[in-house]
Amino acid sequence: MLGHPASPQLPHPSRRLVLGSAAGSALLTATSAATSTARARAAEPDVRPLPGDAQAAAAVRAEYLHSWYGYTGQAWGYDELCPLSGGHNDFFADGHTFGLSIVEALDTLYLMGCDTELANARGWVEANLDPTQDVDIHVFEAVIRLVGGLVAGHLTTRSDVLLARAREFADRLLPAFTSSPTGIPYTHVNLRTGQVHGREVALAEAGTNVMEFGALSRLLGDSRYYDAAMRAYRAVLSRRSSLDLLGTTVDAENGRWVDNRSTAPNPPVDSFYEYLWGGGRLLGDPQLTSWYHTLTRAVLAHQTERSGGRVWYRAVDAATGARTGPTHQSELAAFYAGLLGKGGDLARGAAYFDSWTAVLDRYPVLPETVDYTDFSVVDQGSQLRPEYANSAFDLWRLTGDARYKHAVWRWFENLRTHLRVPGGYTVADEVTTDSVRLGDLTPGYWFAENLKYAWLVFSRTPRFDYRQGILSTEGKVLAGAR
Ligand code: DMJ
Repeated sequence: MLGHPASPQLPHPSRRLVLGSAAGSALLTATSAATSTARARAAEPDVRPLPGDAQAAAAVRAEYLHSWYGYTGQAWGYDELCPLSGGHNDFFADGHTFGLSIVEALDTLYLMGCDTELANARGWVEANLDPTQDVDIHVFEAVIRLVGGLVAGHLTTRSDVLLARAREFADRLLPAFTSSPTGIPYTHVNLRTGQVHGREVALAEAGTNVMEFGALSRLLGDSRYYDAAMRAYRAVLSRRSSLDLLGTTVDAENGRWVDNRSTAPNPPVDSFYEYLWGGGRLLGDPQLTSWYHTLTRAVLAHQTERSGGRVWYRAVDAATGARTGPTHQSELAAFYAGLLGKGGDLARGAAYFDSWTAVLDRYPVLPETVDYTDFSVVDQGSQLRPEYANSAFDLWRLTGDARYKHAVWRWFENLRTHLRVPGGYTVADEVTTDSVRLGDLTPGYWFAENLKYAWLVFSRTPRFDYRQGILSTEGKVLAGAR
């Protein structure tokens, strides 16, 4: 365990950028438009100017390559790097590697114009990635990371081998869907034998597949993948309450709710809603879009909670709408700001983004879980997460509002100050208001998501279609690579 030395860069409130609080407002500067709440927290707001876009983009790309070379130097071919110890981590199962970080990085390397690194990554995947391993694999993670990564890799490199690998993984994952009596996928499947297990399924696991499977069906002219995803969706949607709320965990074999609380937009339901919207956009499927609006209306009506002038989402009983459980919010829910914006509710998206910005005003990096009534830390770690930047990117793309650029830059600088190590970037084991204690892992999604969002905001790369581009929950470019 490494301690975190007192650094002159530590985010004493007086050194922070003050970010917006009003939806759709123009760029807030420290001297002109900071809210009174923000002023109270940030006695002397940071007035450092932002770098120009080109300079910011170059800094983001340099940090991506810093972590990429950390991975390639110490853990090449393994799933994930442990950058402090120089070790590695098997993400899916001990003793099995899928070169996860490489698959995760493919389309990011393309977007960043890292063509030599991309050629090496593609070469490793084409030569080494083995979808036939005798191992029980987590279906949700395999779909969003491996199938999604390979599809995005194919779309950015035109490699037919990558597409063939995506198909092979999907074929080996399909028994989780097709052997389920309800169509809701089992949580695990053995890639070699097709044996399934795990009947208690969280909503994200049930419904975060239509974008990858739909894209694959389209590319291959084979509807089996899309059909499986839609059957799972129908099974869940048909069990919604009279309030149009869904529970959190469902039994794949009998379709009964195991946990009847609606905990959206927190995990483990988060991306279920994201894929109704994203699937509708990507596949032009009005049914998915309509489900998104129906369910979102219900979440907003029954789960919105105001605390300290900010908006949060409480857990409720799906049948009655009665509040249940503690006043906690997971950092992973921060993605919901962007989703609300994409779904057409920019005001609510901006307000929820501001709620998370207020948490970031308090901590060097966002803790995993906070109590939204007082911002105290509930889960003290910080897993190098991308959700806040994901929403900043989405909202910037929708509005062009420069305050989201400021938000991404402040977030990026905080990561660079607190989570950068000689071997790359790492998670934190503990976050307090003025310190960070480092952990030892570079999660695979780091190479897919975090700095991709920052890069897209600052680079204006011609390799991405900013109007039509569509990213998955894992940040994979499933449409719009140019
Ligand atoms: C990513 O794997 C995906 O974004 C997923 O949907 C949930 N969040 C993690 C990273 O935090």
